[in-house]
This record gives sequence, structure tokens and C-alpha cells, in this order.
Amino acid sequence: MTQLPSAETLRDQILYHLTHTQGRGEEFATTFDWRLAVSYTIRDLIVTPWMAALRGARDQGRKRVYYLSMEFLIGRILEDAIINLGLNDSMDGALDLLGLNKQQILDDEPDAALGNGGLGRLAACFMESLSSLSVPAFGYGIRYEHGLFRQRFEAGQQVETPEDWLNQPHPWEFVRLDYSYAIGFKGHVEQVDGRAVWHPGESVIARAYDTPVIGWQGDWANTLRLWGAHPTTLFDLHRFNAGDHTAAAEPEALARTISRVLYPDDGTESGKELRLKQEYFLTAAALQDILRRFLSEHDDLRQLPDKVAIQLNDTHPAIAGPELIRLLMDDHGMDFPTARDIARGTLNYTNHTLLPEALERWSTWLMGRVLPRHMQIIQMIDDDHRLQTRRPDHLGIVHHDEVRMGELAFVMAGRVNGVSALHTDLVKSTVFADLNRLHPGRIVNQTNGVTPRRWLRMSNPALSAVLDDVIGTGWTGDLDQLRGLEPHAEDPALLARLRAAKRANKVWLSDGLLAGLGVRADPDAIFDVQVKRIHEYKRQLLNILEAIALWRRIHDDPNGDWVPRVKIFGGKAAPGYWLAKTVIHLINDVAATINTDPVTRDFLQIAYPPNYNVSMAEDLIPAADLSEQISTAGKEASGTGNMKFTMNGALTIGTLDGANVEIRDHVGPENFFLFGLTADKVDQARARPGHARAAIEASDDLSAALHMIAEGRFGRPEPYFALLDRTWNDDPFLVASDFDDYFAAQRQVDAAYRDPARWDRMAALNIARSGFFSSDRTIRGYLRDIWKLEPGA
Ligand code: 26Y
Repeated sequence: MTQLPSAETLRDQILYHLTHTQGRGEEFATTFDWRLAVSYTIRDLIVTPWMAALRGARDQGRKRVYYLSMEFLIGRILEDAIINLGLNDSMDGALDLLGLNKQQILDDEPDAALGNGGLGRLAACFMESLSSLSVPAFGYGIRYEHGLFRQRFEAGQQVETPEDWLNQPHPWEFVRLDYSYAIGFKGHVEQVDGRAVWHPGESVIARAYDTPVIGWQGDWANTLRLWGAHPTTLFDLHRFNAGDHTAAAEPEALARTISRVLYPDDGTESGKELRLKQEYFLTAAALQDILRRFLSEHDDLRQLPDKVAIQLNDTHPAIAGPELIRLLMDDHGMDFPTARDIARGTLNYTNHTLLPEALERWSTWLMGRVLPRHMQIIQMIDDDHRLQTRRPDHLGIVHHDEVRMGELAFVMAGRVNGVSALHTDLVKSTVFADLNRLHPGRIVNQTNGVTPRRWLRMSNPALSAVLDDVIGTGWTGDLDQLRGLEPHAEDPALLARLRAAKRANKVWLSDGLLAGLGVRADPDAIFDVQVKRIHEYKRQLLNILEAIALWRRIHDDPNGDWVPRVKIFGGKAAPGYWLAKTVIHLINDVAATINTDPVTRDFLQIAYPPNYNVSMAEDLIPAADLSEQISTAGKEASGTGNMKFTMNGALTIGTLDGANVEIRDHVGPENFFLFGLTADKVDQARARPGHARAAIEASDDLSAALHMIAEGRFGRPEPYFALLDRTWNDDPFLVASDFDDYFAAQRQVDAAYRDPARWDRMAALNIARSGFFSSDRTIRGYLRDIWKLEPGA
């Protein structure tokens, strides 16, 4: 931005919006009114660069990136926008002039929780980096009325309640009534003069709701376009007039269902027709919009790959392959090979998981019923692929009466990418080994990253101030500049400043934990944090078992030289994921017992604040000393939380899994607490009969911990019998096999923490060497290797 508005100008604009947009006098204004007035003031300043970016991309005929994702976990928008516009200081000034409390205003904004976890948060970081790099891009998603459910604990157990962020005005979006598309489902296909004509049996309208995403320094904004589902006919007047008032509203209710709720799952399959409809709804609306824009600027659809790069965020929008072929053949009269090549030149696919239960499959019966024309085209793609690759024996896309969406996405993609080096190797050697042999070079790696604007500058002002002072402010837009900190890593004065920043964040969190949960977290204790979805492979169970074993040891030797620790957990379990919910219950039960033990209370506390979300992450991560990244090796595709912790100066205790491998390579093995089996050993270990039982019997600490649960030391044991039984007899994620190594690594953490100079140096080096994990680097990689376009100025 050329000229930044002053505090006085911002104040005047806020007052203007309070009066003219909110229609409120100052003396009646609530926090909500003020927040909206502030948001509209900031939004006004985004609109100009946004329009300029849209015009610029069109006038210069630039290639555009389209990111299709069922999830965008953006969190709050206001503070991020203030910071990217460079208005932090003048906004502080304006709010002071108005006598308003900034924190209160920021906290009034609900999180936009249109995602479950890592994949959705990655999409949000990518949108921010695309704008920061001035790349013309659109994010396409669904405008869920209810985002991810809210989590409460009742008697230690997760209870879900609906989330209703749209129950109030959402100041950031612009509805575009003119960008509405009909989306069909079901019906039948007819051949007319050699062309297929699909007559859908149902249809809904997809309406565009746009949110601008402003980049760092406010020069460029892209559009996050979320589709809302609306009925084609609002209302059945005939039925209404006949007196059936409820039934008259049915069409509306049915259509709206499609954008009503986010699929509340991050890995377990449910096979719902609604989910398939949601996926097609997003994809079909996005593709119609992309082709409309393309045809408004060009006339030859064969140039599509030169002007359009589409990224499929996992297989969820993988129906894009058949849909694009359908549009090109049925609507634009192309033959199959031409349509196929254009689609493959345009589409790319990111794989985020190897877990078999998260790989999408739809029965051919369901696919054929909901999307009959697409089922035909999928069969054509499959037959053609067998023919082209001369592999009639190839397993294929359609197999055992199921459409395998991973294979479909792969076959229709120009590039397929994994999200960390290890994950990409595993993609090549396991799930897509066969396809990789048929298409060598198609699979590429793009290790994930996170935006340093939100995850450092915004969420950690204390650390940012130290960085600005020591290495200048350039790191925010060029995270590699953090390297400039390295020469100071031996300087006691710098280490003291970093320590003071961390401590300030810990005091802030400690106050919050006391007020919110009644847990006493001593800011001098190790803040040991595990925040992420609750999943067996992520092994929150391993962490809580370590807590029990440690508690027992402290109890046996209360005068020992223990290092005080606060274990902090955060995360939601999918509502239908019974085992994950049992782990939540166990953590809360263990916390209730341990936290009140007068013998150990000064050494060990456990806090599990409910409803972990993006905003909570922004409070927890800057206050963490220790980052728990303890998944079974080979199971966590990348992780992105791990990167946020590293750049905020937390040390990692972790396995060689996902991006942990690269984090350790970058920060140096001496600055990382490694433990556990490696990915290549996991399968062998699991194959050994009785592996868990043997490991438990060999470990005093582990068997004691398990017995204490079974004996009811943490409340009624019955809820845990099945979990205990699974741990003894099956333990597919090798909690038992890795336990002793983990326990020992935790004691190394204690030893390092006892030596503040050593710890501070390690933390400083973690920060200094974390530049690689900026999503700007990731986006540059996609631009170069996948999308084939240049970043902007
Ligand atoms: C099939 C459907 C129910 C489904 C819905 C959501 C399946 C998977 C997901 C979400 C997956 C996900 O969030 N994966 C995570 O993606 C991150 C970004 O790449 C990775 O860092 C992380 O390791 C991976 O678990």
C-alpha cells in the first residue's frame, strides 16, 4: 500500500461505519457493533488492492491458480488483515482514541472453522501465501452454515454441539448473485445425435460468496469463493396455498442441506450420499466458474492448460476429472482424447494420507445413481488408461464394484504430489507404486509450510519484537532471513530476550488456564503441548501413559530432582470415532486425579482446554516449550503444527515421521529429541505375534501405568477395558513398542531443561533454522514444479 492511514483517519472511518453501516450511536454500541465497524474499516482498505489484482490478472492475461478444497480452516480474519495491511500501530492508536479494548474486539470474532484439521489449515496458509506472492488465484470451497462442531467435556467426555458462525453478519464476504450455477444430480443419460445428454433428476443452485484474502504488505488480494446451496424453486406455492405450509418449504430445506454442515470427520469413512453430493457440488460449481472466466478472455478451450492450473486438495474434489471431460465433450463437442488431454494438462492432485480408511471409495452403484453420466466417463477413463498403458491386467480405477478416487485423481492429474519428503517416498512405494511405474516422474514432493504472518508475527508479538530488533523486519516476507539469528545463538543477552518473550507468553497462557480450567500452570515449568485431531496414529495415548508413569515415579520419590511439567492437550475426536473419544475421556480422568495430588502437584499438571481451534492454537503454540509430534512412523503425512512450534522456539520430541524428518535435518539432530521405530521397521514390529504384550511385560513403567488404569485409579475403569485390551493384544500403532524409548527421550528433555543456557540455545537455533517451513517456499515449489507459472512482482 502506498500511504497508510493514520490513527485519526482510522478512528473517523470506524465511527463512520458504526453510524452508517451498523446504524448505532456510540453510546449504544456493543463490542459486536464496534467489531463490525472496525472490520468494515479494514475491509474498505482491502477492496482497492483486490480489485486491482483481479483487473491486473485479467488485463495481463496471466495464468491463474485454482485451489479446490472441501476445507478452508481460516480462523479469525480481522487481526491477520490488520497486520498484513501494516496497520497494527495505527489501529492500536485509533482504538486508544476511541477508548476501546483491542483484545476484546478481536476475541469477539468467531473462528471460521470450515475444516477439520491439517488439510484445511494448509489450504488457508496457501491462500495467504498466494496473495503474498501476488499470484492470481482463487480458492474454491463450500460455505458451510455450520463449521466444525464445538467441543465440550461432560464428566470428562466429549460432547458435540453445532457451531453457528453464520448466525450473525459476516462482514468479510460479498455475495455474488450473478455468479450462480445450476448443479444437477441423478436422473438419466440419453444419446442424441451421437452426443450424450444428461437429464438430471434433481438440481440446486450454487451461489458464490467471496472473501478477499489480503497478502503480506497489502499489495495483492485473491478471492476465496465459497459456494452456498440454494433451491432452484424457492418454495412450493401450490402446496402452501393448499394449506401444507411445512411441506411447501421442503425444496428449500433439501437444497440447503448440501452446504449445511462440514463433514465432521478426518479419516473414518462413512459413505454418505450427502458427502458425494457435496463433493460434486463444489467441483461442478468451480469448474463452471473457471470455464466461464476462461471463455470471457479466450476462445479456444485447447489453451486451457496454458491459462489454468487446478489443484485438487486430496481426492475430495477428484470428480473434477470426469466433470471437466463431461463439459468439454457434452457441452463443447470435443472428442474423448482431446478432452482427456486438456483435463490432464490442467488438473493436479495432492495426496495427504496413506491410511486406508481415509482413501475415498464410492460404490459404483451410488456413483451411477447420483452421477450417472460421470460413472460412464469414469469407465471410459479407466478403459482408456488400460489401453494406453498396455496393461489390461492393471487393477484400475473401478475395482470390485468401487470407484477408487485416489486412482481416478492420479490418472487424471498432470502432477501428483506428497506433502513431505518421507510421505512422497511412501506414496511412490506403497499406495501408488503401480501407477508410479506406469507414469514415472508424475509424482513430485512439495513439503508443506505455514504462513509466518499468522503463525509468528500475529500470534507471537513478543518474539516478533525481538526478531525485528535483532535481524530487522524482513523475515516476515522472507522467512529464510531468520538465519540471521544464528550468529547470536551464543549471545547471552539475545538468549535472555528470547527467554523473556517465551515467559511472557507462558504467563499469559497460565492466566488463561487458571481462569478457564482452574489448572495451575507454573510458568517456570516445561509447557509440554500436544494439539491436533485425536487419532490413534497420532498417539495421544502414548503421551498420557507417559504422564501416568511419570506421576508414579514422582510419587515414589517425592524429594527427587524432578523438573516441573505442565502437559497440555488440545483436539477434537470425530463424533463417530469411539476409540478416540475414549482417549479424551482417559486424559480428562487422569488429569482430575493427578492435578489434585498434593504430593506431586508442584511437579506435574495436566490441562485439556476444550474446543481446540485455530484461535486456541495461536495462544498455545507461542507458549510451548516442548512440541509433541509422536505419531507412529509412516502414518503422519507431514504435520504442519510441528512447523509452527519450531518457528516459535519450542523443541520437538518426535518420531521420524512426516515433516519431522526435515525439521530435524534443518534444526540439527542435537536440537531435536528423537525416539521410536522408523517407518521401515514399523510393519515388521507389528507383524511379530504378541509384540505389544512382550513390550509391556518388559517395561515396568508401562505395565504399571496400564495396571493403574485397569485398577480404577483414575475413576471407573470399565470405560477403558476395550482400550486396554486393544493395547495389550493388538496395538496397531505400536504404543507399547515405542513407550520406553519415548519415556527415556522425555527424561532427556528434563535434563536439557535443567540447563537453561543449553535449552535457550537449542530454542534459538530452532527458530533460526525454521525458514524452510514457510508456506511461501511451498507455494514457490508448486509454481515451479506443478503449476508452471511465475510469482508476481
Ligand atoms: C475421506 C474424508 C472423510 C476425509 C476428510 C478429511 C479424509 C481426510 C481428511 C483430512 C486429512 C488431513 O487433514 N490430513 C492431514 O493433511 C495435512 C496437510 O497436508 C498433513 O500435514 C497431515 O499430516 C495430514 O494428516
